[in-house]
Amino acid sequence: MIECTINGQVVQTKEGQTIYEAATSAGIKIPTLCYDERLKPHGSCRICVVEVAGARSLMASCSTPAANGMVIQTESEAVVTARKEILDLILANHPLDCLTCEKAGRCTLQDLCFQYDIEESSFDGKRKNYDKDTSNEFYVADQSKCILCGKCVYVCSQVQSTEAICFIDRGFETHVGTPFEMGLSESTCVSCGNCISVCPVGALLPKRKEKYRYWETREVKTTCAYCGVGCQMKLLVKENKVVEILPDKGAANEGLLCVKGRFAHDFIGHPDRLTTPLIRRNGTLEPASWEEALNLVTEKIQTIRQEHGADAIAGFSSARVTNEENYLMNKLMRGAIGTNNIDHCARLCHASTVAGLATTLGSGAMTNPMADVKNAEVIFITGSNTTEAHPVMGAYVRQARKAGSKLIVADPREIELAEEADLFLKIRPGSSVALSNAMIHVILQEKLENKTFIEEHTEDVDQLIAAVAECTPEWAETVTGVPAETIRQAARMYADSHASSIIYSMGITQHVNGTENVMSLSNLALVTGNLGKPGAGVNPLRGQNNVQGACDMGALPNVMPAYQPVNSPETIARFKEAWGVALPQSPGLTVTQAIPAAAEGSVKMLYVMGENPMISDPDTHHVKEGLEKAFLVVQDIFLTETGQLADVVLPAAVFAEKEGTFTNTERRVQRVRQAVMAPGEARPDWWILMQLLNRLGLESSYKGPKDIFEEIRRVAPSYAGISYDRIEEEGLCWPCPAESHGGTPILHVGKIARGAGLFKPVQWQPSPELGQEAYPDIMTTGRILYHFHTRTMTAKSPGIEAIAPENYVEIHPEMASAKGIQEGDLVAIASPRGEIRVKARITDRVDAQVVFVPFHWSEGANVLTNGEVLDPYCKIPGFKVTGVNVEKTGDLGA
Ligand SMILES: Nc1nc2c(c(=O)[nH]1)N[C@H]1C(S)=C(S)[C@@H](COP(=O)(O)OP(=O)(O)OC[C@H]3O[C@@H](n4cnc5c(=O)[nH]c(N)nc54)[C@H](O)[C@@H]3O)O[C@H]1N2
Ligand SMILES: Nc1nc2c(c(=O)[nH]1)N[C@H]1C(S)=C(S)[C@@H](COP(=O)(O)OP(=O)(O)OC[C@H]3O[C@@H](n4cnc5c(=O)[nH]c(N)nc54)[C@H](O)[C@@H]3O)O[C@H]1N2
Ligand code: SF4
Ligand code: SF4
Ligand code: SF4
Ligand SMILES: [Mo]
Repeated sequence: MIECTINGQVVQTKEGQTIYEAATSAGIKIPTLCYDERLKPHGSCRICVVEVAGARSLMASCSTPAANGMVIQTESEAVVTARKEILDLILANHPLDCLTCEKAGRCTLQDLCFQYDIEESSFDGKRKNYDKDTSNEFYVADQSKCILCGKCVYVCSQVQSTEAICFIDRGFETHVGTPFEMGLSESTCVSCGNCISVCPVGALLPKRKEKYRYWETREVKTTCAYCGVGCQMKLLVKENKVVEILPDKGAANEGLLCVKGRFAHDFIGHPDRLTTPLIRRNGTLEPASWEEALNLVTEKIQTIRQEHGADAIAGFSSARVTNEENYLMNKLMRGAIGTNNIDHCARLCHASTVAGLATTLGSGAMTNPMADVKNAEVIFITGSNTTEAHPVMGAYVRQARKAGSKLIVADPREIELAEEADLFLKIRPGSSVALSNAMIHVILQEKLENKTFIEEHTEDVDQLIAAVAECTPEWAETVTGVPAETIRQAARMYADSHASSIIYSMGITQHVNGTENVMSLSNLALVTGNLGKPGAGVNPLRGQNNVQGACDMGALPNVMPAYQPVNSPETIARFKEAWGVALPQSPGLTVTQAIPAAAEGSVKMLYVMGENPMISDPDTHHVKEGLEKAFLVVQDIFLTETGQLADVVLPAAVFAEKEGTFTNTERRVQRVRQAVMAPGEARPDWWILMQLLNRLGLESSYKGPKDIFEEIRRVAPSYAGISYDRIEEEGLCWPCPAESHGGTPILHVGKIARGAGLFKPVQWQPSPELGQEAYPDIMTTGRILYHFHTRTMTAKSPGIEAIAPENYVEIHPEMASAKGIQEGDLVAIASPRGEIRVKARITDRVDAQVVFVPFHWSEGANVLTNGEVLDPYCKIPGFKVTGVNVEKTGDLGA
């Protein structure tokens, strides 16, 4: 620690901190225009100058380290004079249109001119005159207002790491633009808006749908409701409307957002929102009162239970809703109805992770925090399109790479990160086990394994050695399509580092051998000792905003909250005490079993909260059969494709309309806060579930989500130490067993959670979808940056729809020419389950035998996927490999 004096106040600060940081930590405000703590110091605006006793000139506080004994003045006469001069100069070229400028009220230049009494410039400066760039769907760049602070350029290049914008020209003509002045819409800009969030003036502004002044808005801090990154954000609310969303700094997102979190918020108060319960009468859904709807659902539950048993009812919980709401769904299904038939979309997502890692490591969660990837010497990304699906994580990977980390990417498609990778392995879909085994083969052969770690922290290494003995890189080349030498290089690179991080997602899990894929990656990490330390780990990127929390809360058919097995006597005793009821003890049906069971008639009622299986589940036609046959209750914010088939529709409140918590992919429990009132009669999911609990005799009188959270703490040991008070500012990572515990950002430190890491010998098996004569092509499915899942939310934003308006298929030029298909042609894609017709996009991103179809659109990819053949361990479908036949066609078909 060092000590200096600022404005007469003695300030202690850490050695190496700047004067600006020392002052800020002591609550002394120094103005800045170009400073951002995430950027390398560039000191271009000099508005932060201070006077240091004994120094010959004023010093930029943002780049001058504080020194012991320094005596500093932040508002001395000399400082004020200098600041006035700087403002005077800036204003010389800046338009004085504060009356109409949309930035007014949040403009640092305006605030500083007010503070230092600058009304207009004393110089007769030339005004800048540039055409506005309005080509981006979400924001406008007006260089006439730019003060060249550089923040946007550096945030885009150093933090977001996209490098879409740069400085152009020199001298007075210097301005911010896109390379070759191609304009934002033609540039590599991904519309994350992270540049506009840091612009101190009105040069970068969001496009507005209505007028608002910043002083008319209030800020509500909350957590993004799209992906599992869990970005912290501020909702700007005018009256009862979210008019803009700004990034907030949190451990998960370091002040970044992606296009969805920042701009795709039109769904919140959208006119299509459900505003009243609906009941099907004579074939049509008609408005009903809550009383009628809830009574009908209760009656149905009671009669079906009486006639067919509780297991004839199945509930789908939701990775979109809060922990508190998932917990109540669990209480409703198990405690009040009496069945373990509760599951959710994790079944289609990371069920393989939960099963695989729980077996090998004793915990099915991401081992290291996202930002920790910056400590990795080597990053191995396999089956994760990180920059599109977890954009902020993607930014961290790029930051790491720029700082010197090596990057290996394995993916059948040339995803964005493939272009930047040190090694890109264009792997055939479904061949990941062969790749892992061959890498382990090389590691053992070349003695690159971590012997001490294997000895101290693992078991069954002999089985692993035997399992990979024959898996030479040459053999793996025939299976994966990746050259043997590249596999060797990848193995050496991964093993020969002090910390290597594995990042994976759906390209690993969504296979009929998904669990074995996961186990093979666990083997790779264990054999090299890459667990329980910074920069390492096995890191499944969880998808939905609260999929981690939904799993934690027991929205799974075999475990209660905190993964307590349904059939263990301790679990039963614990919940009997908490809820006062006896519990069902045999594991229930998964999502992928419940829908077929409905079609076949053994499940009579489906209660679907916050899921849209008509688009997201495999084999749409079969799904429809099940949904039509069962008594269907759908609780959603919109009348989805699934809701349209319902017997009762219950209107829910969205994240911005309720309190609660989400748990992000790094196990961080973060707050969700109410900013606006729900439309019409829509109610928070927890309220709806509480009404049903009460009607079914499990008396509940929660005043709000906080009460529910307190109950969760009592029954879920890993959440016991977390409280709303403790996560007011910053979330905590579970396990957090006590109030005195600081949370666990990195798992398995010092000891693998299971006790010893288990090597599971796994062997590659070809997907049964391959080699069908009538369906010789391979379809793989996945997501794109701009849309989220079944588009119920993203499609409400016109900017998103303008960029990604319709379904398509990516086809390699070779396949295209062999089949006579040209860009934009309609193609028919068929599988034994059905046929779809979509437009062709010709690209060599995919392999010649593989086509890619995003699954976001209805009558799309899932018409074709197989819902019958599932992973034997966890029942996940093989969304990533479907045997199809691709053909050019002339018309849209049926
Ligand atoms: N924009 C956007 N972001 C999202 C979502 C969204 O809908 N839209 N959804 C969220 C959810 S729930 C999830 S689960 C995540 C998913 O995030 P990701 O898993 O990253 O997304 P996907 O596009 O499903 O698939 C990832 C990659 O796996 C590759 N792949 C396919 N088969 C194989 C294989 O056999 N081996 C390997 N190594 N790779 C393979 C695909 O080519 C693809 O690039 O995204 C989350 N984030
Ligand atoms: N072919 C193919 N299929 C796939 C995948 C793939 O890669 N390929 N990926 C799979 C994966 S990983 C996943 S996670 C699933 C996702 O599948 P789903 O979970 O079915 O998809 P979403 O569109 O996210 O559905 C969530 C629903 O919740 C609603 N909702 C949002 N907020 C709230 C709320 O607060 N309360 C309530 N009650 N409802 C709310 C939304 O309007 C939406 O209808 O899709 C799976 N399907
Ligand atoms: S919106 Fe994002 S990608 Fe585009 S210029 Fe700004 S920071 Fe860069
Ligand atoms: S556009 Fe804004 S952030 Fe970028 S250099 Fe100009 S004033 Fe700074
Ligand atoms: S979608 Fe994911 S990355 Fe984008 S803002 Fe939301 S949480 Fe962050
Ligand atoms: Mo997912």
